[in-house]
Amino acid sequence: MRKVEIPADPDAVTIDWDRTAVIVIDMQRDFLEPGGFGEALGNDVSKLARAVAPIQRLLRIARANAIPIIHTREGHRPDLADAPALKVERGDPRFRIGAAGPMGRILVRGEPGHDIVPELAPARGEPIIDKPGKGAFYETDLELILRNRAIETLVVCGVTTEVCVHTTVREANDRGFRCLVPGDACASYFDEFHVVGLRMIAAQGGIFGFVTTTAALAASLA
Ligand code: C5J
Repeated sequence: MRKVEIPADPDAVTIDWDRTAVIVIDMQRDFLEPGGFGEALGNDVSKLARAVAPIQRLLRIARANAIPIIHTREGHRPDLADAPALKVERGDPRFRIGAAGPMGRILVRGEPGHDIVPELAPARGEPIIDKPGKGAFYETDLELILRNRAIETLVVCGVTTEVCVHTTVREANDRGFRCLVPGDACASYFDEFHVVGLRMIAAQGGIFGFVTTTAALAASLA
């Protein structure tokens, strides 16, 4: 048992690091680099880079302390059979999911754009969850993997704060997992959505979870 108290919003929270996993959401080239899905939707992808260094730090700490790490990737089968039509039909037809881009077909599994950025490459043995939706629990085996490891608490970081991080935190909360979100290790294309997304998690006594920092998590393991 490695019980610690972590300063957080709305309140400090006690977790057991032996029952905790780090979930890194969608740190893929398609969202962070020019020419991918994020840019196709009209976003300034450079805004997501700010999460990379804090996540690198989290990964270093987690690996050094034998805390399980799970990575996720949003994307679809090459035949798009798992992509709802209304998701594919959104936006400019030249840049839709499945269209050819500079990093291969947009948001399609196996293409270079679908890869996790090299700075945050998964280490051997770290599971990668390929998910067709925004939430990491939807149509994946994430819950089974967590239950098999008796995980109770998730440290959820990645991109984007108000979309895939938020959806995953909500799904996890409904399934009884305590969520800690280090805000500096998340990022959004929209500054205001990032701020409000974090506030929504911590509001009403932590209705979806607890918002903390990478530094607070690191200090609890020092
Ligand atoms: C989006 C994500 N924003 N990973 N995906 O489409 O947040």
